[in-house]
Amino acid sequence: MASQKITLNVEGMSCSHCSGMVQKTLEEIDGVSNVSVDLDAKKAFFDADVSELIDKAIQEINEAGYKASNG
Ligand SMILES: [Cu+2]
Repeated sequence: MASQKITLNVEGMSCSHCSGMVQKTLEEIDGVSNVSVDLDAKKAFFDADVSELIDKAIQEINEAGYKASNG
């Protein structure tokens, strides 16, 4: 099965430390790859092996102290 290209909106990032934290949080999830985070656009991009990982990614980002949403 091909992985899906996902884009999440991420609120609450104010500097490169924040975007780095979001990047690291996503990279630590099994099945997530090709992570990039755009601080200015307030978006995170990644490939997910299964669609359930989208909810997992949102949950993990929120637990890291930021606010993620799909879209
Ligand atoms: Cu910051």
